[in-house]
Amino acid sequence: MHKPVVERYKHNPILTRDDVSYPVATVHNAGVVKYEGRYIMLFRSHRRNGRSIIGLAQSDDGFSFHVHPKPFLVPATEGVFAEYEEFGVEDLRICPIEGEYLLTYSAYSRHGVRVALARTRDFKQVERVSLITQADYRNVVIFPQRFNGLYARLDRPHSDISPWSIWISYSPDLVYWGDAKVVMKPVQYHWDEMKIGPGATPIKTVRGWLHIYHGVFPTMDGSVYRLGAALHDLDDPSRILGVADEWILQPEDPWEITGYVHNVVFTCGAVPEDDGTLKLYWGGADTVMCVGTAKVDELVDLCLNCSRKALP
Ligand code: M1P
Repeated sequence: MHKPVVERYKHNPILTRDDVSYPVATVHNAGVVKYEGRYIMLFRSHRRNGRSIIGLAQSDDGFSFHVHPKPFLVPATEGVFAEYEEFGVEDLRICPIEGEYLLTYSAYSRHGVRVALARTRDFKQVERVSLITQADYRNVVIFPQRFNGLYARLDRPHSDISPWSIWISYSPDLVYWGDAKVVMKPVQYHWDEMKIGPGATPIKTVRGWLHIYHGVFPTMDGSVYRLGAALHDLDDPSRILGVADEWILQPEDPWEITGYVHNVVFTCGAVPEDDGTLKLYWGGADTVMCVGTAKVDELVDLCLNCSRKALP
């Protein structure tokens, strides 16, 4: 059999609602980062009212996680964030940059979905910084390096007249973002033809920034969420050097095929290791957390040598 690009951990799923001491219906779509030699996972959980919060789990080896007894981030109860987080906080990404960790997450409210940005230095104290999009955006990942002094992010606005695509924009201060431009679009009658969205915080490699994203294909039995890989130029991340033509992961295990939302693998985090591999984390069927490993060089090769157009 053809060797998979992403090798699933044999004890998946690595985290479920049974590992959480407060009442939740799901554990999924987690940002993960290494902090002081340990892995920190900030995962999304549906409460039993259908609205989401963010929990924290820690691990020594990146596979076996222990959940903190209290949620890490719940909807704000005061200030401007309270109005926009009323319906929940979801799908958090972690960007390590300049000694701090930027947290971007979807903020749901009666006004729609926006993306909020917060920061932490120790995963104990969290400071909310700004709501960095208007309504109808999701999936913001920030590059862990500035470019010409500016922060850079990928995001995914909703659109009725074009398939939902990945955009880039820049900011001097994490509050005001601009110079936006589309960098990658779905390909017609391809595994990601319906919509795509930024996934894990991009990983720096010698050949470019490796970005693992999600793509969606519509079927008569609902949408299928898969993961793909793209490589951005090291100095100008708005330039895509290649996008792997084939998906790198699709729902196959029973807990990816059946759950809160069927047929979903969805990533918010990947951790590069010193041995040239990465650990890729994904939510299975919006219900559980899974992990797998992949060789960074192999993913980069797929982007450069078996590629499709970024902007078809
Ligand atoms: O249910 C699958 C996913 O649907 C949404 O993803 P997207 O941003 O691509 O539309 C999100 O609600 C995500 O959390 C969820 O996993």
